[in-house]
Amino acid sequence: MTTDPDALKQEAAERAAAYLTDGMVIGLGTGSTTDFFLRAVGARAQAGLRISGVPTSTRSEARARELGIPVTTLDANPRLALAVDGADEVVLSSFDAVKGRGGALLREKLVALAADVFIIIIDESKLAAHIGEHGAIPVEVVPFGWQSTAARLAALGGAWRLRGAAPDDPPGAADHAFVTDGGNFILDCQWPAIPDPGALAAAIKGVTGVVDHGLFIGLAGRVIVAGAAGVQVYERPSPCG
Ligand code: A5P
Repeated sequence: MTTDPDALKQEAAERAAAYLTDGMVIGLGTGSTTDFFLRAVGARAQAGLRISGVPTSTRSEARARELGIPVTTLDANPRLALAVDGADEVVLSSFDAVKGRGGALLREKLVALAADVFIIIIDESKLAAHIGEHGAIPVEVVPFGWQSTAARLAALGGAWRLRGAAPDDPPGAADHAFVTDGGNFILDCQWPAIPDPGALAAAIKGVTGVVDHGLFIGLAGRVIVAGAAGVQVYERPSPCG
């Protein structure tokens, strides 16, 4: 039993690695928890497991190559046996999650959607009673006209902040903006309350200029949570009961 955050991340990651089987093509997430998963996959690959992965960021791709994991693309493998990724928040009662505080939400969502099973690995600090409890919802927007996109998000009730903007930047300046792997900006949007995450997800997606957002609704099939009391695996109940 441990409460060390890195040890917990590693425990969750190693439990996820137990689902790997020979010949799988898998999605490789992004973030510090997923880094432990990449290490586990790399070790299995070095030990002879035939496996390849679609990375969800340039960062993960570099790390996968460093660890000896064969890298492939979603175009070559439009269907993945599973994808494993961290999350910023997970609500266990709904399996809804927030992702993208590390900036890779678009590729993460594309890979999660392509997977037969999307597995989220977290330590228990990521558990939330409701979506938005631990922070803002990342929204990826195209740089062209980003301020008018931001204004339309504000009309949905979201107070936005351009990721990367320095405190002394003039209003509307994007000189220090964080740029995603897709060449876009991220607006971190805070809603006072999110009673219906699915409805908010659809509304954000409907804003012209928005590429995607960090609300992962209905995507996770399994959530692995490492906590002081051990590792718990939660399976999404099948819709047929
Ligand atoms: C990256 O864009 C994110 O979605 C990460 O998966 C998420 O931020 C979790 O990262 P950590 O495992 O580092 O907390």
